[in-house]
Amino acid sequence: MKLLIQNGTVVTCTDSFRGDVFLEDGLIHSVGANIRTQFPDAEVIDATGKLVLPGAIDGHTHIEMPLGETHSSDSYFTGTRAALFGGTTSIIDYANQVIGESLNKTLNDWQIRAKDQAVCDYGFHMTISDPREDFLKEIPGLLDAGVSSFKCFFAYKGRLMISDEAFVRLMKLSRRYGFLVNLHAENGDMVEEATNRLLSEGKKSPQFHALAHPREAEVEAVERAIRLAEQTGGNLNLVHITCEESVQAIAEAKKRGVHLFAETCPQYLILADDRYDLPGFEAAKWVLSPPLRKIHDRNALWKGLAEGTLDTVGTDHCPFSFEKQKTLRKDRFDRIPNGAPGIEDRVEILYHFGVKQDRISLNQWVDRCCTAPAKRYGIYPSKGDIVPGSDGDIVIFDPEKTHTISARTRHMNVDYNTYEGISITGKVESVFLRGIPVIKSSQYLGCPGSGQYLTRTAPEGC
Ligand code: DUC
Ligand code: ZN
Ligand code: ZN
Repeated sequence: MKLLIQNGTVVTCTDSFRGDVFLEDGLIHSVGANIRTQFPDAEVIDATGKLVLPGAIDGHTHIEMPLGETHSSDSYFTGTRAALFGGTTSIIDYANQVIGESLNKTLNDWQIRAKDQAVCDYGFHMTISDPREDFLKEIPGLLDAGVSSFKCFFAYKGRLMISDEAFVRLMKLSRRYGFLVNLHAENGDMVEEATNRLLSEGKKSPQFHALAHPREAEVEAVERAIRLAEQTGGNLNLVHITCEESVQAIAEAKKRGVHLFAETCPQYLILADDRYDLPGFEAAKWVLSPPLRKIHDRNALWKGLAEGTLDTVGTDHCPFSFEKQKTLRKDRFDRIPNGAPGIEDRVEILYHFGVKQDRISLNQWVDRCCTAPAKRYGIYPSKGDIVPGSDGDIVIFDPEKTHTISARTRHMNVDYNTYEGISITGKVESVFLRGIPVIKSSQYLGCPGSGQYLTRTAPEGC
C-alpha cells in the first residue's frame, strides 16, 4: 500500500514544517516539503490545515487487569481500539506477577489475553510483586522476550509492596542488564497508618481516599528511591508523579547527574482534589493512586514537563465501571477498585491544556506523548518519530475542532469519563498503523488481533 499524506503540518519532537509524508509497505519512506511529485501512483490523503504527528505511545496502561474478583473493564480489543481513537498506536501494558507465580507464566498469560484481541501495537512491563531469587533469575530471559522494564511498588503493604532490600537488588540488576525499573513511589507504611486511622474514626467513604494517601507518602518514597538509584547506579523511572515536592526532588537529582526518568498523567495535570468533595459515591470515580492533588501541584507538573524534569505522559488507564465495579466495595474507600479511564483522552488533553494554553510547545507535546516514551521503553526509532524507516504510525490531528469529552462519545468500555463535560479544542481525525488506515474521519476500520507484540530493546540511556 502506498499512501501520500500531503500538505499537513508535520510535527516531530524537534521540527514542524508544512510537508508530505509518503508511506510504503508499512513504513515511512520519505518526508519532505515537496516530495509529492515523486510518488504519482500513491493514494493521496489531504491533510491541509491539519497536524501530522507520529502515532502516540502510552507507556502506562492496565488493560483487562485482574483485581480480586473482577478486572479492569476494557478488553484488549476495546482498550486498544479506544487507544487508536485517541491517537495512540502503541501501548506498554502492565503484566502483573501473581505472588508465587513465575514471571514467565505472567508474560505468557498476558500474551494470550492480548494476542487475538489487540488492535494497536503492544508491549509489556512486568510488575514484580514476589521478588524472590528464583523469579529474579528469570529476568535475562524476559529481556530476550522483549520485556525491558519492570515495575515494583513501595505501596500496598502486605500485598505488592517490596522491601528496600529487594528494590536495591532490582536496581543493581537493572544496571547490570540495562533495563528500567518503574516505581510506584508511595510509602506503604504511611498509607497503611493513615488508612487505618481514618477507618477507625469511621471515615469510610470515597471522600477520604486522598487523606489516606498523603503527599508526604509520595515525597518520602520519591526521595528514598532517588537515593537508592544514586547509590546503586540503577535505572529508575518514577511513574505517575503528582506532587510539587516530587518534581523538585527529581529536578535536583537530575541536576546532580542521577540516572532517572519520570512520568506524570493527564489526570494530575488538569484535575484536583476538589473531586473528593463531591457528595455521595461520586468521588469514587477518582479513587486512583496516587490521588488527585492541589492546583499548585498541577502547575509544578506542567513546569516539570516543560523543563524536561518530567519525561513522559502516560495515562495509567485502569477503568472500572462506576455502576457495576466501583460500587462492589461501596462500604470502604480502601476497597474500591483503584483506577480511572483515560487511554483515549491523553493526546487531545495535552494539546488543549498544554499547547493551546501555552504550557508546553507543539514539539514538547509530541516528545512527551510520542518520542520520549518510545525512547524510554525501547521501541525507538521504529515508533515515536516521523523519519524514513520508522513504522508508518501516523496521526492526522485537527487543531481547530472543538468538542466536549463524554463517555457517550468515547469508545472505552466504561460508563463514565474521568474528564466528562470538559470542552477542548483539537481532535484526532485519522490514524495509520504500520501504513494501514485504522481510524478514518473518526471511524474505526481495523479488526481484532491486528496489533503486533513489541519486542522491546534496552531503553535509551540504560
Ligand atoms: N498504580 C498504578 O500504576 N495503577 C493503578 C493503581 C496503582 O496503584
Ligand atoms: Zn502505580
Ligand atoms: Zn498504573
